[in-house]
Amino acid sequence: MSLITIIGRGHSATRAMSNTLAASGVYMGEPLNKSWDLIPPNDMYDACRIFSKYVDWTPGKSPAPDSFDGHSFNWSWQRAYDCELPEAFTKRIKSFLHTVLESNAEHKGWKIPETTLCFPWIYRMFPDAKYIFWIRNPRDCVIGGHVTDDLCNFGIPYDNIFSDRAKRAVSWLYQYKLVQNAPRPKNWIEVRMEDFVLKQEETLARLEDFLGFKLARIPVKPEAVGRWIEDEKDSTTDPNYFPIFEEAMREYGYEVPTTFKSTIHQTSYPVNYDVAKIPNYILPDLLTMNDGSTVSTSSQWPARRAELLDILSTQEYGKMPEGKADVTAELIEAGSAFNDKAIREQVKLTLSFNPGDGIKKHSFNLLIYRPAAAMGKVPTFLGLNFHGNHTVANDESIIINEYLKALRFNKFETKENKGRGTYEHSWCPELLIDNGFALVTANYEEISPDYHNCFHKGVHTLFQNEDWTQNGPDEWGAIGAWAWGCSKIMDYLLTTDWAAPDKVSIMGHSRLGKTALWASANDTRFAITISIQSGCSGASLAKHYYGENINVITHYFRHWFCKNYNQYADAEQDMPFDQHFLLALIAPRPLYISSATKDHWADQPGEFLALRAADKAYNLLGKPGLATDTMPTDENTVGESNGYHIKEGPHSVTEIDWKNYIAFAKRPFTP
Ligand code: GTR
Repeated sequence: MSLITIIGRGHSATRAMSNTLAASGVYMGEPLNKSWDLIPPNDMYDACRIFSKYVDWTPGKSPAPDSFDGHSFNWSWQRAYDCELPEAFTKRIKSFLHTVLESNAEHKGWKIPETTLCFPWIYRMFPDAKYIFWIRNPRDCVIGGHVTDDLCNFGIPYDNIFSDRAKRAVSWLYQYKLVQNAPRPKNWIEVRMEDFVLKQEETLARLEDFLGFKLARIPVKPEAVGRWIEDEKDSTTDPNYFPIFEEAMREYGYEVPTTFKSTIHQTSYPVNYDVAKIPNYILPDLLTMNDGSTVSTSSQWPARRAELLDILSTQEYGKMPEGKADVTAELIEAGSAFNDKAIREQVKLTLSFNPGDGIKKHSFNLLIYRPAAAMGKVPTFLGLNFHGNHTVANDESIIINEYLKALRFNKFETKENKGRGTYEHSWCPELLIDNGFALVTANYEEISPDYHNCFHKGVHTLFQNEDWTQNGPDEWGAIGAWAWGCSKIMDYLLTTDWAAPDKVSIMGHSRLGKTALWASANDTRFAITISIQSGCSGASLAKHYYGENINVITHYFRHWFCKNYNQYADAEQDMPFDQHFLLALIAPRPLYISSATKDHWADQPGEFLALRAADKAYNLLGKPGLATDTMPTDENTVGESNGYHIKEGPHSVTEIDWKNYIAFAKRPFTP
């Protein structure tokens, strides 16, 4: 009696082997689909996701000889080798395989390509099984789609990558490395699909020798070999060769090309930059309740506000956690800065929550500059930074975070201090101090890392016990996590003796501008909200179809949102909401949106129009809002109780922007 399985990436034509086994009298379980896969696959998929929790991935730079340079292929499976097999895993595999395991057939087996994703544990469960490792030229593998193309679906972390084929290439590489790295089963044979097709007799003889019984000869299709050749000639298709294949291709005896189509940055996702092609659109009305009734007084607003919040929570960013986490603060360092004009404090915030099986904790670090000469409590700008606290000011005392250094070491290069102060021009801390404001910042990736399947690190871990993938359609994504982190910082600020509780402005750039808006939509303690070039899924209208769109953003940055958001890709005009809902949630509090002339990706007019559309809510609540239809053409602020400017230049934050934010923040704070 023997148990046989086939290991090999999806779209490798493993069906040829499965078909051969079935035709040779091997019981392959039931039911089978037309690829001779044992189905339903769900238990196997879940088992793969459990395995993935034991996969570590270090973001950062892997030496890659092409445009993958800067992406990381540093996976480690050590924890999966060292641990006990989780019962949840074995249970699912047994359930998936129950027809096979219960069968008395002399020879039995199964095939489903996902077996490869948890192969080291399959081997531990079935050490005596016979493993057929099926290989196909990766250039042919990436031409067609497969459910394992996006490793993210199986909980495996990797960098954001633009094109579908590049995703497939990474998935191929992951599975190659996983197999290479794992202990070799004692019964193991490697078979190239091309040999099976072109040298069937010779290959079957090897297999018969390995399996110990006669195999059937199924019809084979020679045209299935080398499909990439025609594809390579087609100028409309993306590349099928990626230099990250080189090592494996040499090892498996495939020819490594010297010339090939290049660039993974080519994207097949369309982006519109033609104003004439923006469709006529109708924005869902802010003041019409879901049941069709009209909101006409401010007392009716809370009910409508709750509906707006619910739509964005369930359809776009995911729901915020319901439990309240405790916040404790530890002063790590304090000193003076900017010629004694400021007090610097570095505070470690620890968030604790008990999801039911014990307290979970997560910590991150705040950098604070506050005016030394202040009499009484001061107004504060709170904003998350992209590159680490030490990049916010050229101040030797700022502690470089080790976790972050490991997470994004490519940003730090070799020198310990590299990066210190490199974003001071974007933060202007001294300008803030001179104007009587405090600056509070934290690195966003200390709150929750920014890559697919990042939820096993960061604040998600406080609430999700076992399951660190986003399963539910409305589970919060990374923007939700960063926004929630801002609220926890606010909790802390309210405990200090220096931050004026009613004068905390939240600001953010780009994805962190989206974050600032979502944070303020949820947490009305933020007095002023400033969004800088936040663009798609931030301040700009999705229906104003220009620049980045939902299809693109949900491909590159799916982990920012809840799963439901994916359904609006290429369906902007059917959406029952738009980003003016987000802005309206901030009403009646002052809101400032700013754009940059060269930042078409963020759709500047779309940002202006969304702010204007939010006026309906502001007006209802007695505020004029933006109160103009004329989009300005320079950096001068327009607007009444809200503000807007467009500065000359690219996607960036500079002193010109800050001067406007400071002036805007001073307005409501000065009696
Ligand atoms: C871009 C993304 C934008 C914006 C930006 C950023 O690549 O497409 O939505 O958020 O990143 O955060 O820098």
